[in-house]
Amino acid sequence: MSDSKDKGKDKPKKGLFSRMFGKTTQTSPEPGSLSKAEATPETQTLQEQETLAEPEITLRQGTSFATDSVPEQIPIEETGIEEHDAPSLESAPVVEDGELPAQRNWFGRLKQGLTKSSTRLSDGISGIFTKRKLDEDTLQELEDILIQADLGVDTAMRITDKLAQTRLDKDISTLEVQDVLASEVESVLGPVAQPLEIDQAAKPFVILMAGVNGAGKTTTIGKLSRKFGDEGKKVMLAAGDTFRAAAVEQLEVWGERTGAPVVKREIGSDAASLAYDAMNEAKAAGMDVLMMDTAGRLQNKAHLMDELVKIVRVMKKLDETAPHAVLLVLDATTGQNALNQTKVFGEAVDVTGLVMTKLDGSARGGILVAIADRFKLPVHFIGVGEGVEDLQPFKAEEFAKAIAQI
Ligand SMILES: Nc1nc2c(ncn2[C@@H]2O[C@H](COP(=O)(O)OP(=O)(O)OP(=O)(O)O)[C@@H](O)[C@H]2O)c(=O)[nH]1
Ligand SMILES: [Mg+2]
Repeated sequence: MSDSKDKGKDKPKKGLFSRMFGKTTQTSPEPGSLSKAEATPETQTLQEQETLAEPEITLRQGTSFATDSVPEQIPIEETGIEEHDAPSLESAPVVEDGELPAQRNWFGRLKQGLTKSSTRLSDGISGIFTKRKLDEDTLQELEDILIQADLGVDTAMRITDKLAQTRLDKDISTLEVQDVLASEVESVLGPVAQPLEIDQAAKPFVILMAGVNGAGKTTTIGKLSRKFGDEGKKVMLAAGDTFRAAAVEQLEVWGERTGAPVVKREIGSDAASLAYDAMNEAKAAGMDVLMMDTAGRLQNKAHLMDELVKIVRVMKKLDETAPHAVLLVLDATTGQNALNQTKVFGEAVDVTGLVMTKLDGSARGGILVAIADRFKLPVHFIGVGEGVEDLQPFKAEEFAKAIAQI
């Protein structure tokens, strides 16, 4: 790897990265460390951006994509966290059971789900490499496509460097490029693809679900409730989104569907005290797992984070090892915002792992690679649909092959 990176340093870069940053390589930060770069308004021209270090990039018909930089101060609109005047009581959709036949194979579904992301990539790649040798220009074009696919600058550089090292000035097929893409993506995702281990000694094993409005927290709880139930675990749910009646109803539907009791309180009650009660109830009832839903929309970002911090603090009063998992649910369709959300939530609470949803509806599935590369947080599950079978443990090789269409 280091050889290829060194080689990449030497070659003249005319591509997007060098045009944007005027340098040819970037070292990966330590896990959890963050760039101090400021965000660049989307309205800036490419020329204006060239003068700034590590801006957030927007180009080509307004396509915005991830740099590996996460700004220190993230404007609320770039996190996807919505501001609300008052807690809303409107009806949220109660998810219908879109369960697919169990015999339908997961890899097929994953591939199908990732079609939008992978087609965009493979069309771009075949557009460059049909009947062409691998030269500096094609490498630059490839780098642009990979960055536009949200894979992150570092990963894009590693892929082009690897190709430059072995295949420069040779004929190269689209498939060969896809192979290198898959293997580099897998090498980024491999270390973070970690199953969610439920410690049986913790009774209950408490999972706190966090994420912005609409990310898929409640649905993911429902899907996990089915999964844990199928494994013979006793599961209880806590309706911690205490601001919306519809949110409580939505969780109750999942509770009924999966046979899990739901702890709820009156609308407007304190989510942290509900957490306290739910932990006691789960313990008394001998539950193996307690999953707590939380609000994704509060008056503002500070309220949202304060509430999570308070829930964690109260849980620790009963069990200092709780919550045993804090899962941040990210919606793949939000692209760059998902990167920002990982930073913002990670600063408020100890996020222990990620779940990425809606990979089926997104052309921006590559963002998972950029997030993995930057934050090194475990990715436990991915969702490629609304059905209960559409959440599966995250497997790096499957994802890499699906996104590279091989
Ligand atoms: N296509 C698709 N839809 C999903 C997936 N996961 C969740 N959804 C849908 O996304 C919508 C929002 O999901 P919720 O679970 O209500 O999101 P939430 O994070 O609880 O939202 P708030 O309660 O508003 O904070 C629902 O219509 C879900 O069915 C997925 O993997 N793929
Ligand atoms: Mg919800």
